[in-house]
Amino acid sequence: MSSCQPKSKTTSGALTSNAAERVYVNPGEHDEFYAFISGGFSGQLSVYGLPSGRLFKVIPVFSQDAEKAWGYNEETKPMLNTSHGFVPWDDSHHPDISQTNGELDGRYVFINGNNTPRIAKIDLSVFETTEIIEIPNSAGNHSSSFVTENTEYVVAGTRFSVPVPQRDMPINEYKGNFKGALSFISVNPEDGGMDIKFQLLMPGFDYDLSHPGRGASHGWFFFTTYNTEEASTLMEVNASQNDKDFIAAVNWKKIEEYVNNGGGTKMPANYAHNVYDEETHTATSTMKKEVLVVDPTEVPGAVFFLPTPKSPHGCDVDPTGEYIVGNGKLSADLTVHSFTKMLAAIEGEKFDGDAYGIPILKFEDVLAGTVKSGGLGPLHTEFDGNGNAYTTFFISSEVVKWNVGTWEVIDRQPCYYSVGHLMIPGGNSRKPFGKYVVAMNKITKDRYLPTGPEVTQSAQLYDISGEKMELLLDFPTVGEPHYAAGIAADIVKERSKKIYELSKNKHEYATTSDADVRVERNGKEVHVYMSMIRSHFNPDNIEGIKVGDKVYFHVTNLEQDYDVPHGVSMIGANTSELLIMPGQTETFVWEPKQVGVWPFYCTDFCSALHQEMQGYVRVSPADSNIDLKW
Ligand code: RUQ
Repeated sequence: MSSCQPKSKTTSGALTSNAAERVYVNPGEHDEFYAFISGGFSGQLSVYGLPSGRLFKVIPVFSQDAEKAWGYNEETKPMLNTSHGFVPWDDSHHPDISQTNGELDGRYVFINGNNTPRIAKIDLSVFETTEIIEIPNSAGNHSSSFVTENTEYVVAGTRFSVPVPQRDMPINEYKGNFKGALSFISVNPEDGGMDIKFQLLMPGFDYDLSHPGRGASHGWFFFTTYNTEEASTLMEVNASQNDKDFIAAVNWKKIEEYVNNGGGTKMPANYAHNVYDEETHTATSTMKKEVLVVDPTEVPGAVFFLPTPKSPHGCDVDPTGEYIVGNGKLSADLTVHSFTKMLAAIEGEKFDGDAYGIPILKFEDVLAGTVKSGGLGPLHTEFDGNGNAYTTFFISSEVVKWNVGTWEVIDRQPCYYSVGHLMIPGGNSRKPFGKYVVAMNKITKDRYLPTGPEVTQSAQLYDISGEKMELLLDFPTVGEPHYAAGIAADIVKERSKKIYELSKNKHEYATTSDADVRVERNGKEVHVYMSMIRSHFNPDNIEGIKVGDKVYFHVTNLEQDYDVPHGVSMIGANTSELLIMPGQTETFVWEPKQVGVWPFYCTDFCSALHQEMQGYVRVSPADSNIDLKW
């Protein structure tokens, strides 16, 4: 390597040899992995390439995004509808990729909205959000949205327990009265459609994170809990009295069977189910009226508590499905439970009492081992598929590599700074691609050029193919990255769609030929059926619009070449800027307030004659009797 090659320098002064070369992707070449990184309070999901750390796309999920017109155009607004009305924001945390036989299949990414509980599905053939379901009886939808081995379910667990059903009651009567809903959302194997199959109404703890069983433990789901004291205020004196909280082990197969045989109770509930249809390019929002709830004591042998020290946060299951790792935030050691031992203890009915009728297993009976980490503030663990695990430590700001089975620490590397989640592509499946780990940091301070009081969020990429982890790259992220899901690029690349076929466009207001072009008035409502193709709008000049009209522009992009979008908006239109892909139709609304002749133009550079792609709308006084003309 020549001496002028840049090297990556860690703050501790250590150099990783040829780091630049190892993350560099030649111009025109593709990355090896996709990484889908959550945007936290931006409500989005960003798509990066690894190892380069290059950003390709920001997918709006629980947000409005002018770049994509998402949540602005009439077609996508219904996606952000909830039982609380239009909520164009959320806190997106944990993406997870769909699986078949425990391996990533690259069809969908699921992600949770924490604040107004929702689960979204992103279709990886189009890289767009195509479904959002609201979760009733839930609040702070945090132990979500992880999928079972064959994507039978995407699971959403409540962080806050709340009165179920919601009602007016004193907060200090929390204990015994609040409930924690764990929702099992079925995913239709044919079309991916989501539906809440059942909600398990658990005792009023806080359900923090969850992971599915896999392999041997397929059919089970595990949830970390804290505040098992059921304190109504979490000032430390109250909330962390118990030396141990629990990991809840849920045999969902058993509950599914119970429900399939008519078990459970239908209870009234209000929640939105929003679906984006690719053929009509239009979303519809439906309000659901009931949900099926199950009390865990109705199904004996389906739910157990595994004592786990000190407010466990991350709940991670290894690729074989045998080990369940609980990271106690207030503990230095990691607790690893054994699934085999758990089954044996259940078989032998060796219980240590119960909580609200749910048997508590004995800590020693289920313990597989303890990792003496030497770190502080453990949060999350991922696996490389080669018998190693990697755990983040928020307080001591590091990733620690340890052996699954001997529980020995193998290596530790500092993070800059205060790492939260980490991700190995496929790390939450039976078959991880154990080449890189991405650490997502909470604080960046001096790592980048300063940008005022608010500095960028950041991720770090480590090579984990050797015995020691090697820091290769820092890269900025969009929003606060909570978690990420990564997958080999080839699996997704071949699914990625190139074009919407114009002949299959079933949009109600599509204008697929010149014969359809027209402007129609219905009282004060005007509908413009417009098409666009390099390099003109049809119609381009419109007269007869009046102040006080509500003008709907339904615009169809007639192009059928890959990667030729057009855009359009009107002066003063505060509802939208459209980005219309070839073959697609989108709508924005314009309510002109002033008379005049107002130009519009294509907002997405499309050809050498892009600047010629324009038109005018003449707006007359409200009482004028000028006829529509185009
Ligand atoms: S959480 S670190 Cu949702 Cu652990 Cu972010």
